[in-house]
Amino acid sequence: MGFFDRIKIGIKKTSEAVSGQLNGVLSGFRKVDEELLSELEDAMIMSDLGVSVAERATEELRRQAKNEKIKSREDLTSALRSILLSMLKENSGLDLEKKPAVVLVIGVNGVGKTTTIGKIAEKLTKEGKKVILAAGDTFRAAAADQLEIWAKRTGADIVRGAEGSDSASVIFDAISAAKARGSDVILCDTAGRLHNKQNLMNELAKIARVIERELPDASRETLLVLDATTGQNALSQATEFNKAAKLTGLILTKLDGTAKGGIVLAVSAALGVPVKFVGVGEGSDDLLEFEAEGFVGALFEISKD
Ligand SMILES: Nc1nc2c(ncn2[C@@H]2O[C@H](COP(=O)(O)OP(=O)(O)O)[C@@H](O)[C@H]2O)c(=O)[nH]1
Ligand SMILES: [Mg+2]
Repeated sequence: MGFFDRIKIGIKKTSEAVSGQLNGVLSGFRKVDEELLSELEDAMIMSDLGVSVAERATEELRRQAKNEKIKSREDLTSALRSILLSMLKENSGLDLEKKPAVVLVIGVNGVGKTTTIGKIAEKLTKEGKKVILAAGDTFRAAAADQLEIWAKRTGADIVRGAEGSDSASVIFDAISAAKARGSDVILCDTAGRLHNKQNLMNELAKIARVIERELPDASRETLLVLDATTGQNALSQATEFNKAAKLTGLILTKLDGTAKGGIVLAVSAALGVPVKFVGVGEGSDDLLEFEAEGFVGALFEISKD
């Protein structure tokens, strides 16, 4: 199954919510006027697309309506579709070219970092890549144990430190191991919570310095994982982490269990950072490489019926 068919199932609840909202507004469509635009804007906000996306989309619809480009309900839906699509950055996949490539995975506790690393390890090892997992979440011993299970399952190597040891030093050790073994990719897990937020942000900065110093020429990704079920809360987390780290990509998890998947658009548009993967389940195969056009298409899929 391709991306479109899988995401259609994965975001079914979201798609029903979005189309429910939109159909409510559009069912009596006669023309585009201020009343309709304002109801549409509210419907988009209720769909977790976020205030900023809703405002920008409404403004663009108003402009297009003035130029008499929108005459029917179908015109309106298709205009909205392309406007939303234009707000998403193209996903060109992970940059793993210069080896050993480092993929740093960050985000608060419980969003799905470790699971997502396991799923990425599964994909990469299947492609024949030599992968090392760095158990950088040293805050809880269970975190490294959880990663160890993924290492066994995928055949990836793992480097771990003692509980409470320095996360940056574990990642340093993983980099040394990768250099020695000629690995292709280092997937770095990190803690989602330290004693306070400043500690966490300092730790991330320290990790970034170690990677920069040890592998100045290697490809590097910094991926922020967000739990889509938390809706607008994911947006505020994204804003915080975006200040502390130079993000290259976003991963939205747990889209399978929520009607709040509109947050994918809200976050990506707000940060101007591409969504690289979305999680649609707990299985090793339930991580999809994000495709903007398929996602927006799936969002509108139900409203066609
Ligand atoms: N339904 C669903 N559950 C997920 C997904 N991604 C992760 N999870 C679950 O979320 C929980 C927390 O994941 P974990 O990787 O430990 O989060 P971490 O604290 O950020 O490392 C686990 O029970 C995962 O199985 C997803 O895409 N869909
Ligand atoms: Mg974890």
